[in-house]
Amino acid sequence: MTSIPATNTAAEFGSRRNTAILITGAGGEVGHGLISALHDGGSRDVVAMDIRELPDSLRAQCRETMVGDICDDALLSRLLSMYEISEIHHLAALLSTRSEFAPETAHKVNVGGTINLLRLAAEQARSHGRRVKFIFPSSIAAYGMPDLRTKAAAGRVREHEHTLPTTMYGCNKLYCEQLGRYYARHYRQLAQDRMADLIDFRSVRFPGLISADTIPSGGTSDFAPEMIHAAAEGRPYACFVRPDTTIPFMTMPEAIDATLQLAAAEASTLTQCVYNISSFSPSAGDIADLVREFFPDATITFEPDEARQAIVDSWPEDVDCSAAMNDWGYRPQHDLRSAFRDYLVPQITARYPERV
Ligand code: AKB
Repeated sequence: MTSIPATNTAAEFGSRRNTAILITGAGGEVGHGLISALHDGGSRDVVAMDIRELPDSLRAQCRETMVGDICDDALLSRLLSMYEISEIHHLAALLSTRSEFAPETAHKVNVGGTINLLRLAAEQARSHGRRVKFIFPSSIAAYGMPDLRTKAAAGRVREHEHTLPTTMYGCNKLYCEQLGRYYARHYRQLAQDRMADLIDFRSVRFPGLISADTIPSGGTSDFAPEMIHAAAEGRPYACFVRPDTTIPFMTMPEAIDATLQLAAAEASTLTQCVYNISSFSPSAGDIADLVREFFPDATITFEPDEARQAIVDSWPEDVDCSAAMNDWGYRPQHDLRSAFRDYLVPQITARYPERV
């Protein structure tokens, strides 16, 4: 086994390549926030990829944008030849609701895409001689509670507990966490020419995310952001889960900050590859009550969809974030009320100004 050489071998490619931070799935909710945060923080190296053209506002904040599929080997080879990638934020995925309509496609995109990116990261590290940081957003969907009694008794779950997911998306996320750990620590462990330490894999398990700027699609935690955006727009909303349904959430800016904080953490402080994070754990009824308080005209009804309800019931009511807090200083910035008061309501009302 050889260690990664300290010298830069870009000369193999005949010319110097530009350095880059690669973001896949850049057009999604997290991608929007991450690109802006990196740009505002002074990064001018972002290469953003998505299957659809990005809006001009995002394109302006990137060094380059590419329209393409993470399952397309030729595109990834082109990236390898063009850039020295130091960091990958692999956001592209089919979310939990969408994945249940096309589980095999979900597997292809969520797992096949991730393994392609992990291989790209390893090849990049070999070619430029430095470890590539691989930041992977996982999800509370990696958990699977067998029934509501177990969910109530479990309370805050730790990363290794109750990991028997019931959705294709959850299975994909859990497996990709394991793939990341394998690529970081054991990749090609029997090969004579093995190079160790090619990838620095770091993952957060996101709870449901609530953004004031974007509306999610294809997820099963979407009931919370949908309820809030509908109220701000003056539309009635029929919530697809029962009022007592409880899962963890956080605001999008907190999710972006946490991602960047984990990416910046000293490797020596990290004791595990995968970390829970979350800020508050309200029931759907708690969220509806606050929506009505801030938007008194809101019309919210509860019309549970049995199948989607079962998915949300399989997710824990809260997660234990102590590893993230101890290892890299994660701290929630909001409780539910302050999330509404200080972030969601001011920004959402600015987004739908005709309603105020
Ligand atoms: C989804 O609902 O699929 C996502 C998630 C919980 O990861 N928001």
